[in-house]
Amino acid sequence: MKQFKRYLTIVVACTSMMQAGWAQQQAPRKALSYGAQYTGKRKDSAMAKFRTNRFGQFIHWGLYSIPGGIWEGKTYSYAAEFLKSSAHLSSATWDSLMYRFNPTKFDAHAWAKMAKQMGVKYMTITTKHHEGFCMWPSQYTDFHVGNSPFKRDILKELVEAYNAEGIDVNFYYSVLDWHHPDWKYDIKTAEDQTQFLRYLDFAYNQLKELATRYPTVKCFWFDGTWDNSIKKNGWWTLEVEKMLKKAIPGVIVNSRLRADDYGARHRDSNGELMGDYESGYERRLPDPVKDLSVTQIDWEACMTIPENQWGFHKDWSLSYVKTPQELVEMLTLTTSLGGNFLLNFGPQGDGAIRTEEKQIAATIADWMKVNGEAIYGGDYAGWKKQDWGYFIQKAGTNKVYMVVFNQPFSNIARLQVPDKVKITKSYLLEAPAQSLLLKETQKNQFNLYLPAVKKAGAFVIVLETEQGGGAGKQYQDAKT
Ligand code: FHN
Repeated sequence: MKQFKRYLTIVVACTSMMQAGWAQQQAPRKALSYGAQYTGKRKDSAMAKFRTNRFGQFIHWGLYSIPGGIWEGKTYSYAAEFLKSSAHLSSATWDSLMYRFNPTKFDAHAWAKMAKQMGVKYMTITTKHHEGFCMWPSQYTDFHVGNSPFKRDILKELVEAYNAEGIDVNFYYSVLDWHHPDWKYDIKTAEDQTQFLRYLDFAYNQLKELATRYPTVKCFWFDGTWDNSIKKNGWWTLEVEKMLKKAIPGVIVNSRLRADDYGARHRDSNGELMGDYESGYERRLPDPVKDLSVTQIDWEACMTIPENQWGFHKDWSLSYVKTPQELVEMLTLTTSLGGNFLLNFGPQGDGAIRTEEKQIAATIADWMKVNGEAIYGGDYAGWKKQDWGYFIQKAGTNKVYMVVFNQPFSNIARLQVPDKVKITKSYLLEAPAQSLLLKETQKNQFNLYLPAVKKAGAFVIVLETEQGGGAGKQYQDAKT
């Protein structure tokens, strides 16, 4: 009897778990007016170009770049672009920095040349960060570069210089605006909403102004949309997206803009991605083994060089500073999972790029010059992740790249090949004439013998493949 009761208990437990799981899977979809407008990846050429670019330069530059994290001799370790709040400064004090903004060392062409050599294919510039200062002469506010001693239209100079180098330009825009009197963090009353609507009109007009003044912009990168005031106005976020896509056909919008009918962000209340790509990976990357779902969407990770400084901070000794090798591995990991990598630079208040950033850019440039072929147009290969590094599939070709970061002591890189795939050639990207020995060890598994001389840094091996391969010999499965 006891046996039967135990069996019954198990059956009841399994049934209720299945019912719960079934119920969850079948949760009725919510009818949404401001949810995802489409599902799946965009298939148009503009999105394909964004995807192929893979490597971008983020630039955070504004009034916060002048003090660089230090105020009246005191150093504040938090993100430099937050110094106004870290040092508890009044808006009047902070906004007066506009009269000190005169970056005489700013040279858009020099910035663009450095970016070109580093190998980026796009650049995302802060048009307006949370402080509300506009890097273009906006007609909707006096708080802009035209009213600073510098006067010049920084966005115009950057767009022209980067486009001239063949680099796409994207615009970062903070909806959160500490300067504007009608900004609200939350909406509690009808008066709050009336006031906030004035801010939403202002921001809508500024975004339309940006799309009209700079029509070559390829993407709008929204930020500062996490407050309840925006979550309660999801309708506006969809209006903005529609306006931008009408103003510039093909323009791309990241997932940080939208809020749906229930205030859900990035993914709507039915779990569908809003915007054209996921931009929630900030200073973190997906796990290349556990987070493979990310390969089903377009996504981008943005990354600081110090632990958490987007704007220029005078003192980089306050936190760990990533090495160029670590940043190259982050770029590679991101590409291997079908994502874009957006590496941040924080120019100084005088317009110069700090020495450390120039050195890092130069080291990355050296690596990209030899190995960039594995990054541009690279995508998820679907091969089993190995300890030595990452597989990258070159979309539309028969090439799979092995980017080796951890050269095994045995000098043998093991690889497991998907069924029906045959490797016809294997060689170093930098020395294509030098074929590498590949030995089949068991069904779909191979040893690849790496160059005897240990390489100084990460290197790339090209595997040329064809369909219809698979294990030549018959292998006996173990009887256990
Ligand atoms: O608060 C901002 C921060 O300053 C920076 O702009 C980053 C970049 O993605 N976004 C916000 C923090 O998540």
